[in-house]
This record gives sequence, C-alpha cells and structure tokens, in this order.
Amino acid sequence: MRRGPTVGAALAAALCCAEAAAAPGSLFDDFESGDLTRWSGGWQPAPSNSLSASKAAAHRGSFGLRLVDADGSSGAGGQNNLEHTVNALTGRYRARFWLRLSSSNGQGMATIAKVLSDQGQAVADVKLRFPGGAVLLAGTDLGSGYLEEATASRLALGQWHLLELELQGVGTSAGQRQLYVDGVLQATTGSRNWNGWSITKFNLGEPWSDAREFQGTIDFDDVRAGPESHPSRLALAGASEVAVGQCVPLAVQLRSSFGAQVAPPGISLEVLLAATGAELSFHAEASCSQPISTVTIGPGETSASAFALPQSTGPARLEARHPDLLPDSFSLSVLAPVAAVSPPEQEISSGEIATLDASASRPSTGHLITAYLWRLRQGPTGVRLSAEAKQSLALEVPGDYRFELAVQDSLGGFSAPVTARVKVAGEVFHPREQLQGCGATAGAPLASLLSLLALPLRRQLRRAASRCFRNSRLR
Ligand SMILES: [Ca+2]
Ligand SMILES: [Ca+2]
Repeated sequence: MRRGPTVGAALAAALCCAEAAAAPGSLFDDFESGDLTRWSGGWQPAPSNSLSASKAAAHRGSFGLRLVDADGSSGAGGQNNLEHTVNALTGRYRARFWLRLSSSNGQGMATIAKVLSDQGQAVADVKLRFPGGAVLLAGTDLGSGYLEEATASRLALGQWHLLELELQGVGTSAGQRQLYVDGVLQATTGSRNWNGWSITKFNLGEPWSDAREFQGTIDFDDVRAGPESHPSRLALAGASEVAVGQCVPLAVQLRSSFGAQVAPPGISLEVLLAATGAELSFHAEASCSQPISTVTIGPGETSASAFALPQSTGPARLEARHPDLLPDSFSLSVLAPVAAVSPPEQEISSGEIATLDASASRPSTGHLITAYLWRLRQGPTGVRLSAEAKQSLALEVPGDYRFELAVQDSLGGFSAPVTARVKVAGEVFHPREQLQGCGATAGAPLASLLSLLALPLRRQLRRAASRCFRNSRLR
C-alpha cells in the first residue's frame, strides 16, 4: 500500500535533508509531503480499513495520518498499519507521536503502535481499550511472556495527545519500557529479558486488534522514532525577580519527557512567546530594541535565546508554545522601588532651613536602595543637593521651589519620581525661573527621563540621570 509522491516538493526536500542528518534507523514524518513514502511498507489485512495522509488529520501543518477502521468483525486480527524498518537496533529505541481519537464506536481494542524484534516478538505495544479509551502499555520478553499494564490515561474523543515510548536495554536481560502521555509518566515495566533481541520494525496505525469490534477514526502526526531522544517539550527559563526596565535573558530549550539531552529537531521550530500579568515585551537582542513574538530554534539546534523587557510591576507568567511540543511556563515578579519624600509641602521664612526626608522610600523586597536621585525642577535660584536620603536646605531667596526624587535599588530598577514643594516666604524680587533640565530634553521633568529608562537608550539615559544629579549638586 505504498503511495506515490503527490504534493509539497519543497517540504519534501527539507524533510529529506533533515532525515539524512538523523541517526541510522530514525524516522521523522510530519506527513507534510502529502504521501506515505517515508515508510518502508505496510499491510492491509482488513480491506474495509484505510490509512492515508489526510488534511483532516493534521495536528501541525497541512497533513496528518488518518486511520479509518470500519471492520467490526469479532475476534483478534490485524487491521491496518504502516511499517518502518529498523536495522537490528539494540540499546535504546524511542518513538513519539501526536494522536487524536476522532471517532469511536466505544467497543473492542486497538493496538496503535508496535515495536517488533528480529524474532517477530512485540517488544512494546501501545493499546487503546474501549469503552473508556484507556491507554495500555504491553509487550513480551523471554521471562514473563506477554504483559499488559493499564495506565490512568484516557483518550478523550476529539483531543490531541502526545505519546512518548522509550525502550532501554534492548538485547540485554535488563530491559525496560516506559510510556508518557502528555508529558506524564503512565507506565514503567522493568526487568524485561530481551537477551539477544534487536529491534527491526516500528508499526503505526492499527497493526493489531485483540477485539476487532473497535470501529473509528484515529489521527497521527509528527511521528519521530529511532535511537535518539526526540524533542517533545519546551523548557523556558529566566530570572524569577526582575526590575522594571531591565532587559533580562530567557533560555528556550528542547527537552523530552525522559529528561535526556535531545537530538536537534531536523526542522526549524518557531516558538511563540507569550506573557500574562505585568506588561512585558520580548526581544531578540540584549539591548531589547526590537520586539518579537516568536523565537526560532534552527534544524540543527536544541535551544535559542530571547530577552524580556518588563514595563510594569507585578507578577507575570511567561510561556513558550509550539504545536509539536508540550508548552512550558514560569512565573516572575517584576519589582520597582518606591520613592517617598516628607513633607510633600512646607513653607519657611527666608534663611531658615528646609528639610526634605526620603528615608521612608522603599526598595524592592529583599533589596537595598543604592541611589537617591534628587533634582530641582523649578525655583528662583539653584540649590545644592546631596546624594543622601535627607536634605537640609538653606534657602535664602524667596519663591516657590519644586524638588523631584527618584530612587534606585540593588535589583537595578528605578522608582517613579515623587515631588516636594518648599515655599520660601518673602518678597519675590526675581521672576520665577524655569531651570534648565538635564539629559537630552531641556526642561524635561525627571518623570519623563525615567519613563524612558525602559527603552533601548536606558544605559545612556542612566548616565544622563547621573549627570543631572551631579549638576544639581553644583547649583
Ligand atoms: Ca503534519
Ligand atoms: Ca475494527
């Protein structure tokens, strides 16, 4: 039942090269070529059943593999399957694939994947049992014979699930088979005596049925099988605590549920990045200048880097998603210090001392305030300001003085600015003077300056803020 090539020449070429780079005995089929030529063969003992590359069966891309079982005969027998020939492999063998039970009459049983030895023995069978859609892991060995292990996993109708099968110790008397469903370990059968055996075939579809009464439609997509560890899930990692405006690195990695280092995927994976909670953008470079929504893991890579730029405080949850992989997410706290000045307003006579106290300012939890950035925004004359939390100001010239304060903490973030007003009583001889501001924009309040600290020019603006502070001291 081999089928000739039909569509997708470019995709087929890409898959050709990806396969060429894979380990011997490996199979990767996302069915995007629209045919089943990637498989070495198959058999069709039940003429009423069919297997085909189908658009209706796609989990990712345009095509998937669709099995239609219309055979309601009683008793055991083969139904319909594809077969991939493996060249006498020992040691490890792994297979993973997406599976959807699209329709079911709720009766009988279906073996959906089978790994066969050179002796023709079932090293591993993955089965569905109805009613209920329970997933079973089964297989035989030289010691105990055929064992069937029920799992807690049930396949809901119409939902895609990721199944991962791993065999270890093939060819030895200490074999083990394991099955994960949707990233959760469902069954482990150890101490299998597979002494002298090797793996020669991997079958997918419905190679066997213990009770052929099962009738329905099963879809498969993104099948990967072979000795290497196939990527099945994403891992997203980064700092758990960051400051507003801090461009922080993120690591996006490919993993398998078995925890082993994975082989490169052989195709380019465009991973979607998303965040909920605090306002946050993703970027490709450490300057956080160009926003992105996806990051690409190349065909020969198993990881990629990205950067996140939080723009508001609060908890956030960051997530990485790709349709062929289980997603991953992690939580982070976006923190910022809070500036406070007391009193916010006061009135003194000329020559008296005005005190401004910022000691009630708060750093981010678990951190220390590292800088008090004072600035005179408006006043009849310049004022010498220190870098301390408390300012004692001898203000001789009557008029209205407006001061602004921001604080920085050891996490690296800046507070929003706060203002304090000092009115010096007396006859105002000089017109009110709008002092020149600091940084790139003359007269710009510190609020504007600090709001820009979340932008790519953050470092330069920090230096500008320092210059502003030094200049204020000299006035
Ligand atoms: Ca596909
Ligand atoms: Ca059947």
